[in-house]
Amino acid sequence: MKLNLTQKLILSHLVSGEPKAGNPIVISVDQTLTQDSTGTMCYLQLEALGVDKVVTKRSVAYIDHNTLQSGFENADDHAYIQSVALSHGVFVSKPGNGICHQVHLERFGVPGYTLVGSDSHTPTGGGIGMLAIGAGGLDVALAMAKGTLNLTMPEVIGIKLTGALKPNATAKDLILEVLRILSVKGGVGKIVEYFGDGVKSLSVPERATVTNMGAELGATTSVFPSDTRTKAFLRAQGRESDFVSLCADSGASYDRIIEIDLSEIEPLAAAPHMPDNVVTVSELAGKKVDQVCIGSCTDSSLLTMLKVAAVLKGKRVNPDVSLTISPGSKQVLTMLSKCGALKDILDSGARILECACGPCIGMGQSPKTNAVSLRTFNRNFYARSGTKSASVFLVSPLTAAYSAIAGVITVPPEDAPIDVKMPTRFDINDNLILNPADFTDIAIERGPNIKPFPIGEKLSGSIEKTVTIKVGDNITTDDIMPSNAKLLPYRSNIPYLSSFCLSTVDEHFAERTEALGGGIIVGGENYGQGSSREHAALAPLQLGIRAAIVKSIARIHRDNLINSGILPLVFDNPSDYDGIEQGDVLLIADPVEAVNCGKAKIENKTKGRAFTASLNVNDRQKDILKAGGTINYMKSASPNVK
Ligand code: MIC
Ligand code: SF4
Repeated sequence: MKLNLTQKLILSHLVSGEPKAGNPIVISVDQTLTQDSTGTMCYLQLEALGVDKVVTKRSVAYIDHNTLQSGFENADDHAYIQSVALSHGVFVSKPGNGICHQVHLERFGVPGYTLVGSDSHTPTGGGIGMLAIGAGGLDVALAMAKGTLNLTMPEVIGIKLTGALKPNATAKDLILEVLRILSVKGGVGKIVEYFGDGVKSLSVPERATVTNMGAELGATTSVFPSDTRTKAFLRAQGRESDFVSLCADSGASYDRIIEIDLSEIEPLAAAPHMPDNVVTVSELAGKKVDQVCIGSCTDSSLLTMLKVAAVLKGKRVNPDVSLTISPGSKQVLTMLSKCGALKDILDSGARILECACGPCIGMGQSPKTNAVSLRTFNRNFYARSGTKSASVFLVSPLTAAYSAIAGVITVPPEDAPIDVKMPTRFDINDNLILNPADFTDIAIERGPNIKPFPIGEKLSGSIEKTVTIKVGDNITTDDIMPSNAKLLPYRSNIPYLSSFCLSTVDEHFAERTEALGGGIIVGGENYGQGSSREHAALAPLQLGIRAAIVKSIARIHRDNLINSGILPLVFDNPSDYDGIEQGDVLLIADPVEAVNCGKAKIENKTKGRAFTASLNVNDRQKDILKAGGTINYMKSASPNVK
């Protein structure tokens, strides 16, 4: 049988289950990654599971999201992560070393390996031929503890690439084109696999830009073959021995094939406030720009930065524009400084920020009121920048750099004189990476900001709760649990965070839900898209939310709700959504029975009518929901779990 690359990667890691789309499967996990904003919760849960040492081939804890240290909370979290990780056999990448996905690609990613990360952009590893999947912190803790991941076998979309990008288009424009075709929910339940002649025209960092932002499709992951360009990248990283050649069998089939001729791709932009709100840059040309931010895990490689430096060289950033540049890693910054490109960047008037997530997660650089901000990032969700009135456009680094000079949105010239080559040797200095083998007798440090997290209760009796909020389509986890410079320091303090739950939609939601002793959330399509933060499930749990009844739901958020013991129900008839109002009281008379048969009969006591909603859960997930979440489930499965 001819196999596509996804099937090969899954079959080589299959522990149990039949890998047919929609089936529950278990795969073995070679590597894991965590970052600080999800890491604290993940390691608290690893500790709660009673695990002494991780069983993976390599697990790495990155500190890259909140490096501001505006108060002791942040420093406490870092100290906790470093000590708990090292004591459990996990490598630590210290603040300043770079963004998790960029550093992992450079220093740890191995073609053909599986990687599970507590960050939705973990699929970046697909750029080097990994099966790299984002998950909630608890699922990553389980992957570290047991070396496995439970998954629903996705369908595989094949994207056949031909030709090569024009000089003024980049990998960012390619993934924006894919988002234009598929939308932010087009990838749910799917893996996106790239193949065809055009693949060889893209370097590993370019492929990684595409797989990274494949998260915005809602896809389980995206993957590229591992070929001579992968080998060259690994050789330049001093890791040629990690190379294996991987690709689909010729004639392999896919559930759907999309063909893209790279040479036809124009510079594109995602207009506010959704990554799939794609327009051509020429449609926006001439619009005044206030801020330009270049960086983030999707576009901060050396290649990206060299292109930006080449555009900025000898030019001056427009006086009305604030241009910030965050190189993706210490390696990138070091190499920019060695080759003189950093001087070109600085001479132009750009501001260099730390090698970290920074403005991408609202850690500083919130634009001014009503600003137009161009960002090379992957998400432009409403309010994510920290300024609700700002219009954030996602663009390529070339569009960003040319626009920063002009002060207005500018289409990069077709003959952009940019000829940037991958280095044959990267500068390798891993002194900000701590190897657990070098540390013994580590005391785990827990500062006062680290508070116990809520745990659900065994399902019993009935659920009769008020709909304390009704939201529309595409509600993101940035809406459910906002993240910014004020809130990120509290990622290990769920009680505090919960008072900001859904505050971008309704500032009084938390207060109202708590006053009513809990509630039910009603939502539209693609509820919970975006980040992997399990805080978007733990905060509602803290407030007493028992169920989310929605038209459709994003994969990671759904898993996080199940892990927390909150019922993720999907309307059988989407029009029932219209018949519910905030304040209605809903009754699920027998939730245990609902879980057992995967369908809930729900009575709207206020409106005097009834409807049904489905759970679409497998047997393991049923047991988890009945136990009141994964921690309870694990404890009942192995009572010596602490
Ligand atoms: C994001 O890009 O939204 C984040 C911050 O990296 C999140 C993780 C988090 O919320 O901590 C993600 O993508 O999973
Ligand atoms: Fe960090 Fe932004 Fe990437 Fe999330 S998307 S990991 S916040 S750089």
